[in-house]
Amino acid sequence: MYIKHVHLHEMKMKLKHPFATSFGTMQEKHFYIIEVVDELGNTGYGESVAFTEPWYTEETAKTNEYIIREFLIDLLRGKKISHPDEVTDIFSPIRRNNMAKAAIEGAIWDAHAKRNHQTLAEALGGTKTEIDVGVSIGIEENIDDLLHIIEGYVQEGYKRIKLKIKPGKDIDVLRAVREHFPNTPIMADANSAYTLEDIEHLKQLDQFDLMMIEQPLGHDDIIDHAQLQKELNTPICLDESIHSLVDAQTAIQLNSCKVMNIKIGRVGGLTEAKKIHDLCAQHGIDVWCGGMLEAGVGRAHNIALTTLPFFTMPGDTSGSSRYWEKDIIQPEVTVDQGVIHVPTKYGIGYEIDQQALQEFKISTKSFNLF
Ligand code: OSB
Ligand code: MG
Repeated sequence: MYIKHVHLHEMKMKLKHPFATSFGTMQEKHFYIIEVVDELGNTGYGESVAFTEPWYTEETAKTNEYIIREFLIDLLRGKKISHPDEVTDIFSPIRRNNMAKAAIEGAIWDAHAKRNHQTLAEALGGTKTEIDVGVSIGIEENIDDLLHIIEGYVQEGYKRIKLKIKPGKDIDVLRAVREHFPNTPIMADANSAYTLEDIEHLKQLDQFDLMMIEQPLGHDDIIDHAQLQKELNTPICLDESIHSLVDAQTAIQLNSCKVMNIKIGRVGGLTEAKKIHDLCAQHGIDVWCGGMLEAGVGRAHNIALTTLPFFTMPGDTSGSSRYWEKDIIQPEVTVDQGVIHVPTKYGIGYEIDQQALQEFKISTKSFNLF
């Protein structure tokens, strides 16, 4: 396969509800839909997942666009791609910028699957026909509001509830939630809001029977988490500090976590995500697929990845309606009793809703590679 055209669609979509983490509150998503066309006319779609501000990792929507436009597209010129696994190597002269790489690599995976008359899940080696999903809930000012929100998602059948926490919005919140929902699988995500100084404080989490605590310490730390895991019964799950297979190897070797959250964007694409999945399977580290408040294209990629067998825990890929009044794919992603039925059409398995794309699109830049 040769990539002939790349189109970058700049998008802005408003979230239904503001989403608050330990860093701040998000109201809208600014991102790019990457459309690639191969020499036979097959089209593939990818989505850049970085946020407007660089608080989660160093990337932003604008750095994603800049790196794709100025560097990654040029690297594809004249390159024969026999398999999308080769794209990681093609992009290797560019350091990091993993979400930029993943956005275009994902589009190439989609085009490759369509070209071979396969679903993206099949192309990746996935086997599940349905996947279990949970929901991630932002920090709420008011505990009664939070309990009400949780109640709604429990009624909908989501397989687990993830709560964002931060210092001052942790122990009391979790105590109230556990009292109201004694049997619901619950986990907490701190987005690196604590340090090792908080070790005694964090030990209080053990009383709530949490599935795991996600990224309690530094966004770039793997060492302190190993020390914390020794002191905690609650399994630690790493998110922000895993950017590659090598990071995953380091974390496993140091016993820094018992669970890993794999995000396609954070690790630079589906190929690297698959490698981390395989490594975790070998070492008995449970994995699940994280989310970046994606629109439909990114959501479809997450669903396909999650069909790999060792995604043993429910992920954060909730239904489209949990985020958006209207999504950009047809049909939208729906969740039925905590389960998403994996689509059976070729590629990402959903059509782009062209009308919705136009509605939320700010501009398009097009590049001809030959
Ligand atoms: O840490 O997983 C995270 C949202 C924004 C930034 C970081 C995270 C999250 C989520 C929500 O937890 C995941 C989703 O529902 O897409
Ligand atoms: Mg997280």
